[in-house]
Amino acid sequence: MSPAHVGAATHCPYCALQCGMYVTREPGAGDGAVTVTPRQDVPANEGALCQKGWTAAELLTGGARLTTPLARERRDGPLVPVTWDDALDRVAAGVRAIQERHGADAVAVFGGGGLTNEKAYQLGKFARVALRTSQIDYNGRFCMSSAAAAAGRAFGMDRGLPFPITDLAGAEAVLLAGGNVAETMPPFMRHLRGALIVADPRETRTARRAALHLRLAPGTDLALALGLLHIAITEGYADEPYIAARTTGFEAVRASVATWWPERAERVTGVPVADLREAVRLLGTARTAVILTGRGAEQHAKGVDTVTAFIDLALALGLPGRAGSGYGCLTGQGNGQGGREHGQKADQLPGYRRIDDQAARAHVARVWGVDPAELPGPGRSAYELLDALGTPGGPKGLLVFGSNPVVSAPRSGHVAGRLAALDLLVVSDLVLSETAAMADVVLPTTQWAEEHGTMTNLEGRVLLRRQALAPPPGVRGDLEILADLAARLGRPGFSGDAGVVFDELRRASAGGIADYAGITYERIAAETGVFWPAPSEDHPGTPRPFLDRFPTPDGRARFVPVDYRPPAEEVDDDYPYYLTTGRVLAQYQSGAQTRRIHALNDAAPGPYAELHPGLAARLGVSTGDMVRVESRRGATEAVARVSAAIRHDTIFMPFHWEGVNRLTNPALDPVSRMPEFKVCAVRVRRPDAPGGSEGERGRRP
Ligand SMILES: Nc1nc2c(c(=O)[nH]1)N[C@H]1C(S)=C(S)[C@@H](COP(=O)(O)OP(=O)(O)OC[C@H]3O[C@@H](n4cnc5c(=O)[nH]c(N)nc54)[C@H](O)[C@@H]3O)O[C@H]1N2
Ligand SMILES: Nc1nc2c(c(=O)[nH]1)N[C@H]1C(S)=C(S)[C@@H](COP(=O)(O)OP(=O)(O)OC[C@H]3O[C@@H](n4cnc5c(=O)[nH]c(N)nc54)[C@H](O)[C@@H]3O)O[C@H]1N2
Ligand code: SF4
Ligand SMILES: [Mo]
Repeated sequence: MSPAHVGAATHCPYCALQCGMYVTREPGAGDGAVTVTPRQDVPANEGALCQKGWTAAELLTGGARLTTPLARERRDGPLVPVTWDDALDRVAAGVRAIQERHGADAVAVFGGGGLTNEKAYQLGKFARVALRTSQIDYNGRFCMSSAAAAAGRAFGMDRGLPFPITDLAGAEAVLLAGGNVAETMPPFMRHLRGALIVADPRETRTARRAALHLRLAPGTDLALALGLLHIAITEGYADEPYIAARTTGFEAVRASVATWWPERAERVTGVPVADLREAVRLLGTARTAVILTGRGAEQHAKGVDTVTAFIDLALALGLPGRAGSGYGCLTGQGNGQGGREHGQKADQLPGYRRIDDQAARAHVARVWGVDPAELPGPGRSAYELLDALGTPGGPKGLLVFGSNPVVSAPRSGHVAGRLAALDLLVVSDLVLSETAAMADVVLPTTQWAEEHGTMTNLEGRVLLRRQALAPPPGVRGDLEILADLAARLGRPGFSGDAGVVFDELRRASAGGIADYAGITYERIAAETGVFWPAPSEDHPGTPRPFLDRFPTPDGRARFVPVDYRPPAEEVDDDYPYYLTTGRVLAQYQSGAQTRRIHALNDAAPGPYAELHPGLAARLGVSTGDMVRVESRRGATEAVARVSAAIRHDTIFMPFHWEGVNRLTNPALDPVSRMPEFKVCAVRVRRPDAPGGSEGERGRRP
């Protein structure tokens, strides 16, 4: 901590950049005076913060947060304040009643990538040991799962950036496929110094900073990557010595892209051949280059194959495992990396172990003091879990920690219906989110600056979240909540203390892919973070895990041949436009936190639909008019924003407000079970225009 600051050195509550900040309560000042100032010692932000970081303290002291448990007497009655004992007794009794009638799997858990490592770990253990349910998954399934699956398959390890973020500054060329970091993690931009190539259907703030913008049609990144790979190989940019020494499977990939002529890639993606060639030239002639994917390329029913194709391209160019070069994905949530390592995923045990691996089960069961045979097997993925709620074979009770699926899940109207069909919905949150507002029991919990714990940022660097303030009376930490509930369910052995839980996590992760055994709070504080794997306290941590070998059985990275397929839902005469979705700078995710912060709400006050001037003219709308957007799953209204920055056939809507996801398509990737958030077919009209009008049925673009 710098001597100029008396506050605790901690990290931002929001995204995976985990910018370092001091949080200070002014001495002698009232409750309202909490200030945030940036830390200079954290490489990810080097003293910079975005508007969300600067304003983060407002939710600590404002009236928007929950400070007492709430419950309702009847399903259709109002939520009223209750005591903690009453609230926790209701949850325990509800869980027991459901499980006695319907079995252990009738109670499910939904977690979040914003939870600390300690919470994510404890939540996974709580599900398997206290509830004995297989039914647990989390919102990271909607976020990182495609990139994680592809990286695991190719490299034997999924660590978002397998190098420190500061290495990016040395990359002479960077291809960013489907990321808008100028809005989603603004301080990230300072690390991009080389020629930037951005693939995005929109001319975003990031694309405006690029040397080359590939304005592809939504859902066609796989064709883009195959076309780039074809050019790289035919024009002599493949790094044959690297391919021979460090990879397997290249010949099959070479054969599979033979028919992806540049003209074919142009036809599918809409990106001119000259731009495809220029992109390959920039990447292929640079001494150091990095390929990055964001949600734009990943959140598709073919997200895993798309990321695989970008990894194949990176391998062909000889990038992964070379200093200053590589492939990485932009992890999104504050603990999006750590949150996918320690067991809140349906098929996973701590340390990035598989729940169907007998040795992993034996190891973790020993740490948990249970019989391995007691541990359930894999459960349903996030959307499949939400879709099954309240159905005959599905869960009847759900506990949500750290997600707001009523806003953020695909086909959210349907998901809200499934939540309403539950016998018991319990939500732990800081605010009365749209999901919490539907709950039978709401548990008010502590937030970032009020608690200790660890967060693993997009680099795989384990950081310390330090407590700066005492939580308001009436609020309890998630760890304590889980420990109290476990005790009520007859399962002691859960601690409410983050340090105790972290030590257990270290033991549970020991020997796994994400090995935290050698990481301690003291070390993190002394070293400004430790990169996993760090198997022992004298191990230096692993900033660049792929330098010498890949963590696959033979030490080589694997090329995997993949082929193109179109979006799950194509445009047609009835739904003639593509809808894509994403983020704006001033709002975070479902908006549960940021919509309650004044400056952010002023900056981004409500949902909008960005559409091309040609489309706007056909509909007869201008910026500021309302439009109604409809898909086969639902409809919503938003303010029109007419802009030549978007393709003529595409509409963009940020998903931070309830309604947008009523439209999106829950078609799932066969491997990652990622929903197709980034492309579906819609029609659009003025709300006052009759349905089926010319505007709605506008010709196919
Ligand atoms: N302000 C803000 N910052 C955030 C968040 C937030 O909610 N708000 N959330 C955090 C989280 S959890 C995440 S996951 C990250 C996400 O970070 P990003 O991936 O940067 O965010 P998105 O806006 O979802 O998508 C990026 C871009 O993909 C483009 N896109 C849409 N469809 C396609 C397509 O088919 N192909 C390609 N190539 N591009 C497409 C969109 O136009 C958009 O500009 O941001 C993190 N940071
Ligand atoms: N259409 C569309 N939909 C999308 C996406 C998209 O690009 N387009 N992106 C997807 C992605 S990448 C993501 S990550 C998801 C995110 O969507 P959500 O999972 O809904 O994420 P948040 O809005 O961050 O929800 C976190 C909730 O937990 C609360 N919370 C914060 N910290 C804690 C804590 O420590 N404990 C507890 N108990 N609660 C806490 C917050 O107040 C908030 O209500 O949305 C997905 N949905
Ligand atoms: S970029 Fe992310 S971590 Fe940094 S201040 Fe903004 S929201 Fe917080
Ligand atoms: Mo995300």
